[in-house]
Amino acid sequence: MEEKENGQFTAREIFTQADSLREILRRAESRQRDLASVLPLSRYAEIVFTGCGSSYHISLCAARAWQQLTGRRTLALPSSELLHFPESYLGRESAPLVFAISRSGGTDETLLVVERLRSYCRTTVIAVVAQEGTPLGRSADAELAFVECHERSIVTTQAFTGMLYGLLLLGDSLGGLYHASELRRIPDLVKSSLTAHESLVRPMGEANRFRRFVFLGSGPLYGLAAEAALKMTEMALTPAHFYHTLEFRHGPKLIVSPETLAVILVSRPERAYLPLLMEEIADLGGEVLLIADGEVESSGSRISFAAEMMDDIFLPVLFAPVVQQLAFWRAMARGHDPDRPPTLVRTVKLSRQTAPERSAD
Ligand code: F1P
Repeated sequence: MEEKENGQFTAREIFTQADSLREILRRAESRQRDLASVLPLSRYAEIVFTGCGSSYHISLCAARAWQQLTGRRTLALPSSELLHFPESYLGRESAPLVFAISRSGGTDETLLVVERLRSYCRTTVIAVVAQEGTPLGRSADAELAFVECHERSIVTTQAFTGMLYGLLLLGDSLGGLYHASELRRIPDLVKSSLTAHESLVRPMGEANRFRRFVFLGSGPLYGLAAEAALKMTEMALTPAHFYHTLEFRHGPKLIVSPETLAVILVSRPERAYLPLLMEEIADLGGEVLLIADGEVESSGSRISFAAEMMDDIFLPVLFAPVVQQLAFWRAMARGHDPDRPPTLVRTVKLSRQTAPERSAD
């Protein structure tokens, strides 16, 4: 058996991810050429993004961005939801373009939903994976294999950032390349963030005083709030919650105590509400960490990127490494191995019976 330290793969995957982003940027044009058989986008009235876990969270972020970049109607759903309730989301006459996202390309529900949609409506599938030769890749009409962000650890980190970045580059390219210069800056911004923010993020992750984490984000940042909570749960086995930022005020804030760290992923339209929200969290004894593009007024902890007012739809890629770092240091401080969380090692294979063929199909 290979001898390894706790978190050795995850650390490498988090802290060197700027390199894989750079490579994804370099290969963006050639990737689009591989999709020639399923384009142009004008063939599709709607675009669906689907996946499980982190891949579903990529879907949430990508769908918000593609709606804006391409002007197409977009939907983001967990694979299981679309598998069992397709009629709640798509008409039988629809002909959607479906991005089926899975780092491993082998997750049960994502394979099953592709099969189900093919019998349900006229579906074109693009597999988005982080390795070659996967069952999902084989079942799709086209494939985006982001091998640059392939991972060895069980918990998804750089593959979240990388696959999402690849989808944003593609969306911008198909939408007319209006954001090319903003997108090109991302790898360098991530690289400097990973070192510049370590001295703040590491002690916050390691701090014994926090027992509960809350991640708040809206619009394109909601998917990242969900992903951040998943990282905290999977890697550090610590209770974590996520909400649309201002929804937190309407009941959920009552979970705040002096043992709570609330991480607010700041979007532009909600900046004006930050002082009120932060005051409410402070009144309950909680601490706040703000993650924002540009300066924000706050007496508490904050991480500011100098991305010069980058569009909100690109911020999840910029902020993702920070929340990954936070969960990583929390896991290490608590003696967990982020490469191999005990609860995730066993997988249960779903059988086809979970996706019954319906007589009306
Ligand atoms: C799906 C997934 C991961 C998550 C966890 C369990 O994997 O939910 O996103 O981090 O490890 O599996 P995949 O379909 O993206 O390979």
